[in-house]
Amino acid sequence: LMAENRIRPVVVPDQLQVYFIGGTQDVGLNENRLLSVVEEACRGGVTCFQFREKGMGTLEGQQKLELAQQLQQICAKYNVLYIINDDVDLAVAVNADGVHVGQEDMRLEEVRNLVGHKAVGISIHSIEELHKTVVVYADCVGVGPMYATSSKPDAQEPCGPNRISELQAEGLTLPCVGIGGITLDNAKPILEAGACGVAIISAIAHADNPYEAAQQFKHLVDRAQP
Ligand code: TZP
Ligand code: MG
Repeated sequence: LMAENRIRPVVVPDQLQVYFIGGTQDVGLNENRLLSVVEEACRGGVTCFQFREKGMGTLEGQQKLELAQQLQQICAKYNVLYIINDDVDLAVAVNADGVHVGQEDMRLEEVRNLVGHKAVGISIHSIEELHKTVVVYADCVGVGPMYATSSKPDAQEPCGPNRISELQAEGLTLPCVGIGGITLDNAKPILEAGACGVAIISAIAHADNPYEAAQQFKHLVDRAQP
């Protein structure tokens, strides 16, 4: 079956409302802490979790695989969409719901061919990147950084919530989440600009109470939606 002919969409916008992202680098390189933060976030109401294991001292190989399997079980228990960042083979190995890639990662067509019906997410920062992207192979889009972020050392300049409406005016119709520097205080303009959700690392991973932070983001997105 050609990718173009598959039954779409595999991702419904509601599954992207509160999109939590994390890896051991976000929780002091502590695997058990990641498991408990993810479980608390799921219990609090996040709708999606992306395992993004990236940077110095992070897990690889068998250890990364085992952690990914444990995270898959938590997400399945709470019916939370489970996405793997970059690592297409890992997404297949742990039967994740999908994979997310950036512009510099594996080409979307190749990702699509390897993951079949799984969800494919792509990062788009600019109109130029939108035009370079073969959106037919993707199911959802991360747009950012919306605001300044400390969680991604190589992040580009913040583009602001308005970038989402600009991309949609340019023809982007896939469900979008804003990402980068998002807090409870600055999330609303992103939803007003046309995002169906917000993607968050530190405002949940570094919260004193990740359960409450997740719950508050869920309430905020629920209230913002028509
Ligand atoms: N991509 C763009 S910004 C970002 C990623 C992975 C980091 C977002 O983290 P935070 O802590 O929510 O700013
Ligand atoms: Mg990447």
